[in-house]
Amino acid sequence: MKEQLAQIRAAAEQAIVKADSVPELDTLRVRFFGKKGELTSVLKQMGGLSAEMRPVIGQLANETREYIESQIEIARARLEEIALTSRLAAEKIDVTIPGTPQPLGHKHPMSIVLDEALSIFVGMGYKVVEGPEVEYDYYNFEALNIPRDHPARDTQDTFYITDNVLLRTQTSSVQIRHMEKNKPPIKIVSPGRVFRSDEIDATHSPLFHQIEGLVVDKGVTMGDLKGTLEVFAKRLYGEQARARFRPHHFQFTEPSAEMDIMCFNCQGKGCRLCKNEGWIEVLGAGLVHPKVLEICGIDPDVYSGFAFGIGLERITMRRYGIKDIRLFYENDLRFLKQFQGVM
Ligand code: 2NL
Repeated sequence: MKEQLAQIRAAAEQAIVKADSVPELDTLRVRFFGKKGELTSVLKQMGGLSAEMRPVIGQLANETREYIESQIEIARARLEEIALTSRLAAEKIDVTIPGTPQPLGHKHPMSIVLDEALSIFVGMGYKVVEGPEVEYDYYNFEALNIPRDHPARDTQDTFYITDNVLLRTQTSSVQIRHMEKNKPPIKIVSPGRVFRSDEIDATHSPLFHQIEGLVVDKGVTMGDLKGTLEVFAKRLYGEQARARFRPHHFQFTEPSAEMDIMCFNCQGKGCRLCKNEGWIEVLGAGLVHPKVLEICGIDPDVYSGFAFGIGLERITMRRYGIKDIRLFYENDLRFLKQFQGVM
């Protein structure tokens, strides 16, 4: 039996050295220590030994068992170490490799001018108010003193959805809604998309953007309107900018005016840019028509107000010398990238 134990020990030593994975070691454990294992079967034969030999062989068998077990544990530690080292090598990350550059976007030219215009008005104490693009005929026309048979309502000019639902043609509708719900003093600007069924050309688009403004309080005059819009023009175009007001007509204001700025290209002398006029139109404005105030529940004998409408495309084109409105909507990077870094 001594001989048998020595053979088992030698066989185990060899098999353990050959094993190259942890599951293989588990198989060896079964081979030697399992129910039908090689060492187990030796132990089973111990019943036939003499009383003197039994403790000797028992001791030897125990030593063999402990030896094989310790060899398996050493091999396990070695194999786990090897597995870990190769995993670490395979999963190595070089944190010093430069990253993939992510192209950074920038503001659209109209957003640059919009943000600037809004911050000028916010600086004067205006609140920014927005509203729906799909609007009732009432808020877009009726409440603005534009009756049913007025030419502005022509289906040629306006996108109708039903008889009394349409795409707003101006953001005045937002200001009407605001006057319905708020008492003067009112001081708001309403930026947003507006829609008119125009043919597309260099200066027209069926979708464009407006910034409208409205001030309603006691004693508001044409002088307040002129002062406000002159300051706006100087802040937007620079201190040298000159503004003038010409009489005009809108259904919703009385009196009404258009504001021009002196052509920055020719200083008012007349050139190609201003079509020889020396002045360039930038916005429409006027004192809110008493009928409009009344419709919104504001007493025109107590309160007065001024309102204005600015075309965002138009002032952006003036600002950067852009000659075709279609460039704003085509998303051609050769155009857009020219405004990278412009603020
Ligand atoms: C333009 C210029 C304008 C207004 C818009 C307005 C708004 C209310 C009451 C009265 Cl709630 N007026 N907005 C006033 C004058 C001009 O826009 O060229 N529009 C066709």
